[in-house]
Amino acid sequence: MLGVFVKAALRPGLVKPCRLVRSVIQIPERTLVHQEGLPKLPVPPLKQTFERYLAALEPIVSEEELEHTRQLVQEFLNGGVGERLQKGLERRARKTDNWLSEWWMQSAYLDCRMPLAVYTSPGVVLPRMHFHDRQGQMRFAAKLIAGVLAFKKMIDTDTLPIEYLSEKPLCMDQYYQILSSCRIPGPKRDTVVNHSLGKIPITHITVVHNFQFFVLDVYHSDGTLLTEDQIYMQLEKIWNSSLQTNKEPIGILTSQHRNTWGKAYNNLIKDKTNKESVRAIQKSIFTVCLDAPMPRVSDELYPSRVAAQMLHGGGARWNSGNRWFDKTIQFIVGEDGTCGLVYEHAPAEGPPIVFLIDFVVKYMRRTEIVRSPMFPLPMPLKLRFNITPEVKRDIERAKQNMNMMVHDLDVKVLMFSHFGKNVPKQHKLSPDAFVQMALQLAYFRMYNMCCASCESASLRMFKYGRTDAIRATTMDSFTFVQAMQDPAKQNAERLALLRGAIQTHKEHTYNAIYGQAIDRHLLGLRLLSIEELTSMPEIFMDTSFAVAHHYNLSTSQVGSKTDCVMCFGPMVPDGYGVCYNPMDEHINIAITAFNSCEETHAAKFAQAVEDALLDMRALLEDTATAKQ
Ligand code: COA
Ligand code: HC5
Repeated sequence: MLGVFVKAALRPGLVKPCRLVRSVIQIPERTLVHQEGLPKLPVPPLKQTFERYLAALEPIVSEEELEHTRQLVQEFLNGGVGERLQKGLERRARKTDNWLSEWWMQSAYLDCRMPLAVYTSPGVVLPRMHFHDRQGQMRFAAKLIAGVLAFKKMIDTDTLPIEYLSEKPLCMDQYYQILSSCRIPGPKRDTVVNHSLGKIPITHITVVHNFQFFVLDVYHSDGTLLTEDQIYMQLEKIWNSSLQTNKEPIGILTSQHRNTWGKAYNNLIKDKTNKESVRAIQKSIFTVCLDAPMPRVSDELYPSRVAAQMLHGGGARWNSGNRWFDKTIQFIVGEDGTCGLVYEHAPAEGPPIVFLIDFVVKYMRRTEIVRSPMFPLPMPLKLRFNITPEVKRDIERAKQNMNMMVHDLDVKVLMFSHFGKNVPKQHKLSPDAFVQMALQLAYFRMYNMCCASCESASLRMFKYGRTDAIRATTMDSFTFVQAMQDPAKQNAERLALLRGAIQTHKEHTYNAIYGQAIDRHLLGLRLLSIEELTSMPEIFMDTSFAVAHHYNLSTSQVGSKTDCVMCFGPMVPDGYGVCYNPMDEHINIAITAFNSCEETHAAKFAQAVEDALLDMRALLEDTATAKQ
């Protein structure tokens, strides 16, 4: 019922200017009309948020801590501070298109100083393709580029289908933020520049091979697109002029801690040639990384290895320098049929990226061959970098840090093949809530306790909406997982508890997508306290608040038509990142953790998730209990 689906495209229209949250870009008319009709993100009622907050704390903090927080909540609500802040938020909501979006962009992304690789940029792995050599890699990359440009045409001609969630139209702004955009590091805060739909149309992509970047013009001077054959020929030229494998991996600089990269960036672009090269990458429509072969692994390990390749590139020796992590979308194509992408998260959520992928995969299935006129095309421009001793020193540091990150990331992709959405649906249960309860059970079985867990929920029903969190750990989920571990409990009771916990999760999902979850409201109140009060209210400084925001389970469902694996790193040093893509008859689940944490182990957690899903199905199919 809540699944994202798409309505048929409407007519193309004129172009009108529109002021957007992050940059001034032009949104075409039909989409503009659609955007203007979207509701504004509400500010939830204050009392409701704090009641829900206390309920969310119950399974994860001690009774003592909870009692202390109850008192703080009373003071906050009755002492006038809460009311004052709430009024402030409501005022902000009246004055802006979205009271949250700018704050969210800054606090979740631009102010965040951790490296983009592993810590914020998600990866997508496409099914392994049937090519095994360089020619296949190049043919495939050419087709993929043509597919993405066909998608871009839908954006440019205003024919992008409007998406729907729960029968409500969604904000389409994110589609206008993902092409021709790039993050730029700052010493304290980053920015995102968006060159799409600006005055000068961008006509090139960047291609990187053996750490060397090239500008590939994908439009002819008359505005028509290069054909797939022509793109292929250009890729061949790029390949042949980047055969040296001893080049400095300049792109690895973008994998650094943001302050470090911010300083190194200013140093790098002091040189005019370097500045022009960096600008060309930033402006490009997207980047294609033609990766060097990675070490071969067994078929079983292959999905986990590729997920890691998407998240970090495998280290300085392999493909980590074959990236520009600041670039919003980088498609990655290896020689062995490996294909996927990594994307910089600030401009968009996973679903628009995955919608693009589904489109491109469908496009690539077309077999028709377009014959290209055989006139010579200019050689793609190689981007030059002057490597001063300072830049060289920064690259060496970045290599070391990247290698540490690579060693620290523990990735396990679970291709759960026993069932998919079909089983919970047959039992009239939400598949998403079913998977979430399996994660709860797996965690409880491993640690004999539950933890703060969040699942991303889309706020795109609202103008410029991004996400809120569904707090998956509830008293109902806690009671269910305890019952599963209690030998004295009967299956009938366990099943009833599972159904109850799923129902609660479903209600929380509904609340979240309609703008009534608690996390972003709490964030807004806290940020306004910083702006308007002389001291931070205690409610945002107690142990409970810290525990509630220490997400040991950071999870997200991103569904696709293509059989993709989506992945991202954990949010906390002792946590898991879990991204799952439930298909009809199987589920792709990517689990990440950090090796530096003794307590976490991605493969063990994956095994626990598999066992939990199977045990829960057994519970549903235990006919003796199901009939009761
Ligand atoms: N009985 C039978 N079928 C049911 C059911 C029930 N009780 N409850 C749900 N279903 C069906 C739905 O109709 C839907 O059918 P479909 O496969 O034909 O579309 C399917 O099961 C999936 O529904 P459900 O599992 O409940 O989840 P959802 O698709 O509504 O997704 C969220 C839930 C939270 C993931 C979604 O609301 C959301 O916000 N998605 C975006 C998340 C996001 O942005 N993530 C990335 C952040 S970068
Ligand atoms: C290609 C799939 C990308 C999914 C990324 C995702 O879910 O990001 C979350 C965004 C949000 O605002 O909830 C953040 N998270 C990775 C920490 C879950």
